[in-house]
Formats: sequence, structure tokens, C-alpha cells
Amino acid sequence: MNVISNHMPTAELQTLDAAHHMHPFTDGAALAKTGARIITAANGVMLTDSDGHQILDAMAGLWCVNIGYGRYELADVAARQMKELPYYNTFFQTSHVPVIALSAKLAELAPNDLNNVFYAGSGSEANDTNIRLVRHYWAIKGQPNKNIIISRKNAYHGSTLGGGSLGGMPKMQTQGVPVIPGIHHIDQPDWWSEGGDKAPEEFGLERARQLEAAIHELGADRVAAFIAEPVQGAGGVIVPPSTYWPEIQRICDEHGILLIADEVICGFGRTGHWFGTDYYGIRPHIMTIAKGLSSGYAPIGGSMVCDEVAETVAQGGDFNHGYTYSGHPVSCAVAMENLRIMEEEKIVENVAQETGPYLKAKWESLASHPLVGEAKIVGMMGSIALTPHKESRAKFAAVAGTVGFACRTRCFANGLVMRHVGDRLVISPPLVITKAEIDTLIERAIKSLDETLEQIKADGLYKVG
Ligand code: PXG
Repeated sequence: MNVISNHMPTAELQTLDAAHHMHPFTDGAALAKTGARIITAANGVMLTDSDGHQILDAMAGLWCVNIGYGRYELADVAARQMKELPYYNTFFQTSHVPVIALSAKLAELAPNDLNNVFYAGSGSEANDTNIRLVRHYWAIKGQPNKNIIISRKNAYHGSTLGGGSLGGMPKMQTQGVPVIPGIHHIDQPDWWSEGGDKAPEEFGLERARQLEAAIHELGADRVAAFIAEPVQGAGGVIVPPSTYWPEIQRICDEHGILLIADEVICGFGRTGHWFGTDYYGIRPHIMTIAKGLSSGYAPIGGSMVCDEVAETVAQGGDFNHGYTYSGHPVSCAVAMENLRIMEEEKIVENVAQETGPYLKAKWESLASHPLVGEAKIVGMMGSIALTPHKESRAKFAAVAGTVGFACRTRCFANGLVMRHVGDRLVISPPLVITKAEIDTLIERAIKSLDETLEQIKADGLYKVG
């Protein structure tokens, strides 16, 4: 077989890719026609594709390359760990130094008494763990029927059977999930799309109180936990009104419901704090972590668990759960090095005090563009809602996502990766993005918005639905 390398022509790579590679979250037939964009290298915030184009990655891969590309320190640590101890498991009363070190470090960084880590290979797996963990916890406490988990519509908690069942995205719900019984969904706090005439604060309270209504309906003795992302990421960077999280916290406290904060995107500096939980001042019993934990350099996820839940589970005999790669030594070592760099280079502080506010001012100014309704941002996760009529927060007549996709295509052509979620465009750049790179991001975004507006006018798509 020929060596397949970066030096092959793009078309040949695309043909091979289409012939043998099934892509996640992709229309395979459509992709086979156009051919995949092939990324060959990356450094800092810039990607290089197989045709030599330089593209500013305002998505940090998939919301994960927090320290940016090209940090050889992580490669060196991985190589060293592979030579010393490439693998050993953490089942059956064994442990190893990288997992011990990372667990202690995470306990130090995490808020409150989230001092205990159960490892997984990804965010989806970690949420599967959470389902089993909270049900097992209540069973040990003599309440096996306290097993319902409340989640939200338009939430994303992963793509495994468990994660997909917890999630609330309509497009996923028709394809083999939900399959886990005992998961109940309430509405999301998306004021732009669903707030109607209410003030955002009033709407935030109303949506939080749906949790209380659901608990009353189902019975507090039946509800094990509530799971939510501090800021919904894949759902379109939906920043909840300020009233939302304090009310959710009150409700969980008053009714004895475990709170699971899914920090897979919000964690590790994305909000300008170590965790989204810190940003909102909430006190979860469990946090789901992944992505930024290793800046995506190695696969790793996990559940950070408070002392009381961890101690109860420890007293409950064997917890018959785990993955071959729970606490993988190479991933743990890479994550440790990532956290060392984040601390040493004060990356989170820099987002909070310097680059975050700089990006916020520029991002929010996009709201004055004729195509943009709201522009929202927390730390380094932002979104804009495209609309044909700002005042009424109208949707387009075209199928949802048509205009968003057109804009995302213009972004690519202009050397910028933004992701579209329906007719919202979202960003989540590497946290190390500089002010000059933020200027480039915004210039390219404006150019892409201008071109999209022209295009949809020409195509007759600039119409209220
Ligand atoms: N929870 C949250 C909040 C996530 O955002 C997961 C769990 C699952 O993590 P894993 O590591 O199993 O993928 C995620 C992942 C997108 C996109 O297009 C978002 C995610 C994954 C893939 C695509 O926005 N989030």
C-alpha cells in the first residue's frame, strides 16, 4: 500500500476519505460529493489545510484546544509517559503516578468539595457514568426509586446512548435515542428564541421554575438529579438570563436534588474562570469534564464528585463501572502538562482581564450589523443570532439553518472557522488568542456577514418566516 501523507493531492485524499471514513454528525452522501476539507497542520490559533490555506480556528477544534495548537511540551510529556508506562489500568486496586497527580490537581482547581474524580475517555462516557453514579448513590441511601434525571431541551450531553438520552436536541432524538428510561426534559432558558414579550429576567425565572414544577409533578422522592450546561454550548451558546442559575440552585437545595453541571465546554477557562460553575457561583454535586482538560491533545473526560456523594458510593460496595481507559496514564500526563501551562501562563486570568473583555466589546458590536439580532458572549464562548428583522426577533422564512450555513460557508472562504447552529453562529477560540488575532477574527466575521447578506438578498432569502 502506498504511504498516505500530507503530500498527496487533496483530491486523492478526499476520495480515499469518502471511500472508507464515516464522519460523525455528517451527511455522508453530501460530503462524498464535495469532499472533506483536510487539515494537515496547526499552530497557535491557525490551521493549515491540504491546499496550503491558513484558517483562523475560532472554534478551538471542537471547543477544546484551549491552549492553542503546537505546544510541543505536551507532545514531549506524552512521549516520555509512553516510554515509561504507556498503559496500566486503575481497576482492581491498582493506580499509577499520572492519575494520582492529576486527581490531586483537579481537586485543588475545582470549586467547593468536588475533590474526587472518576475518569472516562470522553464527555459522553462521563455523562454515562453520571447516570449510573447518581442512581447508585440514591440506591445506597435506601431510595432506589429516586432515579429520574431532569435535563433540558436543546441540551447536549454527548452521543452515547446515555449522553444522547440526556441531551435534548430534536435532530438526535429520532436516531436511536432516547433509550434510557427515567429522563425528563424541561425547556431551555433561550430568551432570544423563546422569550416572547417577557423581560429576560422574568423569563429566566419562569424557565428555572419549570424545574420545580417537574419535581412537584414527578415527586421529589423520584427525582435523583438535574443536569445542565452552565452555558449551553452545542445548542448555540445560549447564555441564560441572570436570574436563572440562582433559582435553579435554590430549587435543587430545597428539594434535595443532586445538581450536575456539565462543564465539558465551560470548564478549564472558557468562561474566564476555571469552571462555568465559578462564573455563576453555583454549587454542583458533580461536574462533567473533558475537552479543555487536555486541550484536546489526548482523549480524557471524567466526573468530579463532591465528598458526600463519593463517600456514600465508597461505602456502597463495588461500583461495577469503569472503562479500560479510565485514568489513562498518557492522557493524565498530558492533562497535567496542559494545566501546568494554563497556570504558569495565567491563561484563565488573561481571558478574564485582558483578551476576554477585548473580544467581548468587539463581539457585541456585531449586533449593529443588519443581519445580527443578539450578540452574546461569556469569556471566550460567543454567539450571534442571525435574523431578517431584529425588533421582532424574527426567524427566516427559509428552513432553519439555511442562512446560518451560508454564513459559515462564507467564513470558511474568508479564512475563518465559525460553527453554525441553526441560524446562530458560534465561536469558542483557543484561549490564547491575541488581541491582533481577535481583530482578524472580527474583520473576517464582518466580511462574511456582509457577503451573506448580499447573497441572501440575491437569492430571495432575506425574508421573515
Ligand atoms: N457535554 C457537553 C456539554 C458537550 O459539549 C459532551 C458532553 C460530549 O463530549 P464528547 O467528548 O463525548 O464529545 C459535549 C461535546 C458541536 C459539538 O458541534 C459539541 C460537542 C461534541 C461534538 C460536536 O458543537 N460537545
